[in-house]
Formats: sequence, structure tokens, C-alpha cells
Amino acid sequence: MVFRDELRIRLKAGDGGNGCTSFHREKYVPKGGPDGGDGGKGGDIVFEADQRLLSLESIGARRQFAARNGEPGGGSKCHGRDGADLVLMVPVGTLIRDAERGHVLKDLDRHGARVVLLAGGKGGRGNPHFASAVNRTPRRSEPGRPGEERMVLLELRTIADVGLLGLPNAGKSTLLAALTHAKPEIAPYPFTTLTPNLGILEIDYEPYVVADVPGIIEGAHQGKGLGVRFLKHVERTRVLLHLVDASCGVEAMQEAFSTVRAEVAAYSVELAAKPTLTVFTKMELVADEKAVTKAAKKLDKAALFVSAHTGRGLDELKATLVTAIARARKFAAG
Ligand SMILES: Nc1nc2c(ncn2[C@@H]2O[C@H](COP(=O)(O)OP(=O)(O)OP(=O)(O)O)[C@@H](O)[C@H]2O)c(=O)[nH]1
Ligand SMILES: [Mg+2]
Repeated sequence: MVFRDELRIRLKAGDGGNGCTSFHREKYVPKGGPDGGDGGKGGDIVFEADQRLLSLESIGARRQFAARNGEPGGGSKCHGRDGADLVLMVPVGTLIRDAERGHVLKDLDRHGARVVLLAGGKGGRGNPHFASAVNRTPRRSEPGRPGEERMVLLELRTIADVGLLGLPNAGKSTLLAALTHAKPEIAPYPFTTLTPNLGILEIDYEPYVVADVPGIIEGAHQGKGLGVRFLKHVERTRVLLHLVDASCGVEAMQEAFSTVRAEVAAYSVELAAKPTLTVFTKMELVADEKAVTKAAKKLDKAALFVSAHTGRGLDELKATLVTAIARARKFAAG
């Protein structure tokens, strides 16, 4: 399933560097004091969520990751350098589970969320730390602590901001392609899209995930067609775009609108209550625009009119989306 992605990986934070045992040496100074430096700290394993990423492929083909070890301390109070952290970038919606016991360690549920999952080992102390009044020449220094190690399971559940909904052939995939860099299959017949497509819509440098799902038909909630399996996914989106083909005349348009609304309502009350923008598509094909817009506004007075082919209405659609998503996010945040 496109929306679910799982990966088991082994992680190892860096070991701390060993502390050093050393004594100050200088000409004519016979008994130098202890001057062994401390070991550096091992690097942490850090995860960060980025909404521009769409799959766990973002971490590459490797299944084992280790952060750098801390360097050992040296003489002349030279402290070992800390090991660099290892930062793994993953998509928003990534759950990190303990692979053995299955419990959730972290849910990276928003853009920029960051967690230090495994801490690097502390560096060992050098021998000056062990000097005392009775022992001015300690030979003892500490080894670095080992970094944490763990098998984890990454599980991605994409939370799209926008879900495209509509009858087959309504122009969902075409709109996705017009708004994002996604290249979904587009064809002049129903059921072109068989699995969900995701794309990133960037507005003012802010990335939004848009999900295009297979069209739904009358009876979808009873299992007809392909749509119902995917309604489950748009359930997790923040805003729905209900696409209605305006090019087939007023009556067909009204019927298309009601069919989809009815299916959504039959599927779930929550989905029906989700913020929904009605978007009439293929407007450049419409002959009697007055009649169409009048009928459309009766169905939804905030209706939007677009043509993915000419680009008409896309800027207004984006602006409206930004506001709707912001409102939905605020609502979700309580
Ligand atoms: N003239 C015109 N044709 C459009 C426009 N948008 C989509 N189409 C055409 O409508 C047909 C269906 O478009 P798709 O984007 O595949 O429709 P869909 O809703 O994804 O269809 P399914 O995946 O089957 O549910 C294609 O032939 C598109 O080229 C538009 O703005 N203008
Ligand atoms: Mg499609």
C-alpha cells in the first residue's frame, strides 16, 4: 500500500572516547602533574521530520546506521573531539517503534519535529580528575561509555493535508499534476488511478501533501468500485477537495455532486463533516458559463472554478486552500 511504508533498521550511537592518563613534561620540571584530557562524547542518533519527503526511501538503501565515536583524550589536557551526530531525515507521519517490543518511541507528526533517539556515550575523564591530596600522580583514567544501540521499526503513515475526491474522470489526477510535481497517470476514461498518488504543493515555501485517490462511484460505501478502500485514507487528510466535472452540463454536474456527497455521508459522519471545498473542473470546456456557475453556487456558494489545462482559478484555489488548511490545523491543535 502506497500510504504505508515500513522499515527495520539498526542504530548505534557513538561511543565516548577514552580519557587519557598523562603527566606534564617539561625540561627542568621533574615531576609534572597529571594532564590527561577527557574523551569526547559519542554522536547522537537524531531523527527529524520533513514534509518535503514522501517515503522512507529518504534514508537510503542502508539498514544500519552508526553515529561517530568520540575521540580519546590526549596529553597536555587535550580533550578528544565529540563524535558528530547522525541526523536521519524522514517524512512527517513517521512512527518510530522499538523493533523487539513494538512500543512507540516517538511519533514525528509535524514538519520540523526532532528527537534525539539514542544518546552517544559520555567521554571518559582524564587522569587529572582522579588526583587528590594523597595521590598527586593518579594513573587512573576512565574509559568512554558505549553509545546506545537499538533495532527500530520505522512506520510511515502519511497524513495528507489535502485529499482529492470525486467521480472517476473528474480530473483529480490532472489537478494533482497541475498543482504539484507529481506525475500521475491521466486518461480520458474512468478508473485510471488505481492506487493513491501523493504530491507536494508548495505555497510560499510551505509544503503541503496532496493525495489523489481513485474515483468513487455510487454504491462505493457498499464496496462498489475501488473508491471505498481509499476513503479510509482521505479520512486522515485535513481538507477535502471535492472535484466536479463541469464540462458535461448542469444536470450531470448536479448529479455528480450529490452522488459523491451521498457516498461520503454514507461512509462516515466524520468524513462528511470534514472541511470540504467544492471545485468545478474543466471550465474552459464549458459553453454556457452563466448557467453552470449559477447551478454550481446553488450546490455550494463558496464553489471554486478551475481549468487544469489553462491554469484558470488555480491561484485562487491555492490561496483558499492555505486558509482552509491553517484553520484545520489550528482546530486539530485544539
Ligand atoms: N479540457 C480539460 N480536460 C481535463 C481537465 N482536467 C482533466 N481533464 C481530462 O479529463 C480526463 C480525466 O482526467 P483524470 O485526471 O485522469 O481524472 P481522474 O479524476 O483522476 O480519473 P480517475 O483516476 O479515473 O478517477 C483526462 O482526459 C484529462 O485530460 C481540464 O481542466 N480541461
Ligand atoms: Mg486519476
